[in-house]
Amino acid sequence: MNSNLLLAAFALSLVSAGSQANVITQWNFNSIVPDNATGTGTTVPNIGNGNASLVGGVAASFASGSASGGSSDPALSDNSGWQTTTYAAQGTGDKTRGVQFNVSTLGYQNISISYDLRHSNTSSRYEQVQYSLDGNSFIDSTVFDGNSGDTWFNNRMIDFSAIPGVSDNANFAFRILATFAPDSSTYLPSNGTSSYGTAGTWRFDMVTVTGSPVPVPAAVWLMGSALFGLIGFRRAQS
Ligand SMILES: [Ca+2]
Ligand SMILES: [Ca+2]
Repeated sequence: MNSNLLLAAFALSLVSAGSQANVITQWNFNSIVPDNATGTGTTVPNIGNGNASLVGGVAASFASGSASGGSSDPALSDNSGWQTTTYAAQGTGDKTRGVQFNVSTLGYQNISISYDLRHSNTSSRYEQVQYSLDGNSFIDSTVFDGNSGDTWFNNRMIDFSAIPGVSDNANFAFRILATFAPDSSTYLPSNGTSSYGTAGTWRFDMVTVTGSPVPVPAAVWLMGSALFGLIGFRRAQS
């Protein structure tokens, strides 16, 4: 292998090391010790660290993550979801009620989030996802459409890799909020034959933040030095 090929292989190895997606934090909402009761669960992450909280007076409990087709949670039993209710009255409180997740992305880049969400018949059809770089002010991202009631919408995903401030940020957070139908001032029900109501529920599961490790400059320098040393050695031998 000549030195150019060696350099190319070295560069390729750096690229592949930087593109591996790791789960930074995940919530499956299942009891840490399975108790065969989906009405009990936890908001402590099953992987990594983070904080799950409620926004705007929403109430929460735990309910089955397997009923109604189920979430993507691979748990064979005691699969819970985080059940939320008490959303805003019709025509009020656009993007003020839902859930929030705070996850430090320190040491990671190419951040993505994903989640599963069951819409009840009378829940808000539209989900506004927002993100924050400082943990306080939130910026609108994707709006998802949950156009069916009593239905799980799995693997909702947003790729934040094009937003540099999301990477390597101790204050990263995101929210998923009930929002009016586009270009209107009313909520639509998820089931088109139902009426939107404050008692409608959204049930979350498998809330996941992924990223790839930020390359460590010292390690890169050491690898590069070792490689150039090897090239020099091979040239000296030939
Ligand atoms: Ca349980
Ligand atoms: Ca679950």
